[in-house]
Amino acid sequence: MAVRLHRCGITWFKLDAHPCWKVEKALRDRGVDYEVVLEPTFPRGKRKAVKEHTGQETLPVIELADGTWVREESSVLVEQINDGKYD
Ligand SMILES: N[C@@H](CCC(=O)N[C@@H](CS)C(=O)NCC(=O)O)C(=O)O
Repeated sequence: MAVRLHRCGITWFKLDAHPCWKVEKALRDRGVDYEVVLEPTFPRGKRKAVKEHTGQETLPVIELADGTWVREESSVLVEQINDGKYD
């Protein structure tokens, strides 16, 4: 199974200042097999699965095939992607 990127719905905002885009771009550039799961943008209280699996509601989050959900700062996720953690 591909990793799943749980991200916000503001898909048109493609600048490095946007955490969800920054992580999606890193996955693309690395050639990682991934699927996008669009989470509600507002209100963030609707991100129930994210809250259940990570204990908080901020995105982006990466879900692994083994059921692990990884929530770190987007800059940390980008480093992990570039280091090959999700290859
Ligand atoms: N500093 C965080 C910021 C993450 C962030 O602001 N994510 C947005 C979506 S792109 C979000 O979930 N905002 C709502 C919230 O922070 O609860 C990071 O870089 O990961």
